Amino acid sequence: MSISSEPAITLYGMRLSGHAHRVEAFLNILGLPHRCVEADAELRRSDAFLALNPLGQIPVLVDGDLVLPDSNAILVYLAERYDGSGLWNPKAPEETAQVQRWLSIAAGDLRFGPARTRFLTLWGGTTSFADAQALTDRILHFMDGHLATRDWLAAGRPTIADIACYAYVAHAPEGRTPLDPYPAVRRWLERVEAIPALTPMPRSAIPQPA
Ligand SMILES: N[C@@H](CCC(=O)N[C@@H](CS)C(=O)NCC(=O)O)C(=O)O
Repeated sequence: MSISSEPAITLYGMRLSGHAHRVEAFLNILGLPHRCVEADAELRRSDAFLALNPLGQIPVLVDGDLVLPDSNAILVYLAERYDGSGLWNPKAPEETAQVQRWLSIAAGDLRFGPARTRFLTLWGGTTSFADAQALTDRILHFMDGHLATRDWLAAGRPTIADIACYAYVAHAPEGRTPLDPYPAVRRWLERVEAIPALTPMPRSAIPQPA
């Protein structure tokens, strides 16, 4: 038997990344001890990091011998491996499909909508703000209608779909998209933030444009 104070799980992430936040939030919800490594641009370009993820992206989870990049894949892994209740990644076919749908929305519409308007606003870049804004408006409008008649995105209780979609919606205002026109989305954000052990992603200290 080995005795070690080091947690078995390491998360390579960045504190202002919504992709990393969703993983850290879920680790905390499941009560899994872990250490976080802030993977800045220099570390992400290093040979050691590229051996973990040849795409050079965070988050990457290391759990013993397992090295797993990709935020949504990590959520699925953590749920399947550690969630004894089975509720966070439900098995009923309709609910499984709904969770997958929202994980796809997190990786598509939210990644190229509000995550991108936020990135362009805070850090700059050459891709089209107007295109990202159009995607943001479309997905938030859709989410507001969807959440007008239900409390959670994919099932009658929170699932990894809610965790995956949370941060970039909550931080849409950092990308110049106010959430005032989306009351059902705001109520959902409050419900997500009330999940025990979930800590919101910090606001950026980068000055916002007027
Ligand atoms: N599909 C990936 C996307 C992750 C992602 O875009 N990570 C960003 C930070 S939020 C990154 O590492 N960007 C650096 C790069 O793409 O070179 C996931 O869901 O984990």
